[in-house]
Amino acid sequence: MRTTGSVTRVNSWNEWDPLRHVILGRADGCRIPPPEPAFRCRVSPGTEMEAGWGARPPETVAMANEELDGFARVLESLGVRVDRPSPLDFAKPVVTPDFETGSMMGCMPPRDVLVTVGNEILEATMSYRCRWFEYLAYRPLLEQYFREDPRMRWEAAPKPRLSDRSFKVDYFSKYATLKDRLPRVEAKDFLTTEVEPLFDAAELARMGKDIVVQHGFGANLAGIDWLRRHFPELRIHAMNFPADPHPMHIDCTLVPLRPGLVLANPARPMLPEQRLLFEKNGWQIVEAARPAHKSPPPLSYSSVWLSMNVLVVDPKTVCVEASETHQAEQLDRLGFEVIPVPFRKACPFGGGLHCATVDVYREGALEDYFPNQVA
Ligand code: ABU
Repeated sequence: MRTTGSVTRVNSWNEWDPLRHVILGRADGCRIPPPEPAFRCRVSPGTEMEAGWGARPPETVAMANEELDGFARVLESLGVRVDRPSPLDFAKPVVTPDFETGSMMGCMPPRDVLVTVGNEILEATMSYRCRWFEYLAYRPLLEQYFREDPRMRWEAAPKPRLSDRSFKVDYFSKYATLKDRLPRVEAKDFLTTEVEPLFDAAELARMGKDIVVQHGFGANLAGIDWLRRHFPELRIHAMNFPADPHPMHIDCTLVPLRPGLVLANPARPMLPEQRLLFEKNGWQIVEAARPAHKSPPPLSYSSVWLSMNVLVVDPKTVCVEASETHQAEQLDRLGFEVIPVPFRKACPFGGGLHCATVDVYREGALEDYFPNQVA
């Protein structure tokens, strides 16, 4: 396989072109964040996650790092350059003029913080207070890329204030049960207000000229509008998935695999009007296989649908978590060479194989995969 060698180039337009360079997270110093509005959607009341914020048990950090290092070796064996962030002292409180919270979270998963669109790496606003300074763990790499690639665009979305005005602070107590929550989600009444643009980078699914952004707990309409104005040459589609009571990060819900093929979460179906974009352009929408596990691993704030959080290495090759055999078999049937990667112990730190990475360089140029737009 061809690699970019030591030459740094930033370029990635979609989720499937041949991958040559990624950033992969680290578990060092990662913490369970203190309670705060955005994090409330990720923890169930009364669980150890809600009660026990603070340092993660050191043995879990070591096991997660072992799996992350193993994933790095797999990617390197496929000709992908792997860079790692520089952990900060995540035990430090986060204090701004607008809020204070007891600690940071970590530098896993990077997919939430950075998104590459063409030759641009964009730092997202983020929607968690504990993640306000997380971009600093990636700054040494971004500074290096900026020095080494004269074409790189380095952008940062406006830092949000994340004061109590940015959230409906009583949202989770008011809509604690599924019965109360689902009608709110269906009505697109989410946790955040619209006083300022908010988006996590993991809400974007990139497909060349078209980017789908999940409107939910991790991106508000002002954030999606900001992205539209920031990328005027691209088409930004807001999508919501009304059956998901915790809509946060699109990469366990809608996962583009290659031109013409997208994996969809059967428990979070797309609305008919949203399917149209794919159907009018001859795309196949395949329901993801059922997850192998009935529950997430301990101290995890993701769902069992990390099963579909796969990393496409090129249109014929995909990395899948090693225990997710149903998902692996389905991708095999769809014509992929499936590379199993043990990652179950790293998952609690913020997600699966897609979450744990950020593309820096994929071969390929900007293309229009959806010439038939929906009015
Ligand atoms: N960061 C992806 C998590 C999404 C989910 O838990 O379904």
